[in-house]
Amino acid sequence: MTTLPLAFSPDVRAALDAGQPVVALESTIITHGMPYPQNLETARRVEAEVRTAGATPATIAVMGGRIHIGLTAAELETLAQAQGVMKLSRADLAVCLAQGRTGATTVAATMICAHLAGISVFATGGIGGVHRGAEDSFDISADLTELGLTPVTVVAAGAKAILDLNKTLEVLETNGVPVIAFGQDDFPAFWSRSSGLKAPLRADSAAEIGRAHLMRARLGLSGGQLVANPIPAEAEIAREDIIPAIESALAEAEAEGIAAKAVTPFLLARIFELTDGRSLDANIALVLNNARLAAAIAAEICAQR
Ligand code: PSU
Repeated sequence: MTTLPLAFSPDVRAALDAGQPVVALESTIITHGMPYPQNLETARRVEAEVRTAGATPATIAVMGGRIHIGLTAAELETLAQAQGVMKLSRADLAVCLAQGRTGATTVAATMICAHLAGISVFATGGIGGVHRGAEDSFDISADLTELGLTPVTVVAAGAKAILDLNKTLEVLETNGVPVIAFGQDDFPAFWSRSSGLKAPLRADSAAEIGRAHLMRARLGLSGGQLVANPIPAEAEIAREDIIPAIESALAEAEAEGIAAKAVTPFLLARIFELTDGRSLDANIALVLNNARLAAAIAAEICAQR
């Protein structure tokens, strides 16, 4: 028995005990990243995608003083419609647990919880990063620090294109995070396959990424890997089409004084409106694509261990 405040769903517990592949999934994308009911539908589809690809999904959230590793259908439904859910990063995870509140885990908090649960691979949409104008606001996502600390391989479609991607790559490098573009040289930009920036590293198979994950552990290196998986070509929004929506949303955020944790949810919601929902369709497609790759990497890690 563990003294950690972890509540495993029966299927996740069984998969971990049997040494079978498990993929962690975050919950901030559900509560703060997408509108209801598409958030619930997407969460269910992502879980199904992980299962089809041969792994067990473990959606992570904080409820009733415990970190849930794998949610029941009813818990997922409640979370997708809940109001006032905390957006948890490393800084607020323990307070949320201590106060018995409901919290959705960001990339940073999901990495911490996945690692505590013994899960090596995690799929999301896009990580947080260095916000534009960070030289004045100092707004840099704690996701970048966490990637340098916690040994979980995170599969994302790059960093969200609302960010300063150049500075985001710089901070990741400073934090010692391998940024591995999957199947191409360019660093993807969430809704688009390319950011126009070259990724520092490239891999063409899940097996190589799994080997690198295990190699880091053998070398005693702390921190995770960021796998930057481009959105499928048929679902991407061309950079020139998405950039005007990003620029307008950023200008509105500035005019309205949106700051800190509210920035990313505000920008995603505005870009959804400005693109007549196209950004959400792309977001869903890229998350499903990341779930498939994460399942393949998790299977490789299990097979090679
Ligand atoms: N991926 C998505 N949508 C999201 C997120 C990821 O497709 O909303 C969330 C993740 O939880 C990530 C967070 O950690 O956005 C980044 O928030 P911030 O920029 O405040 O660190």
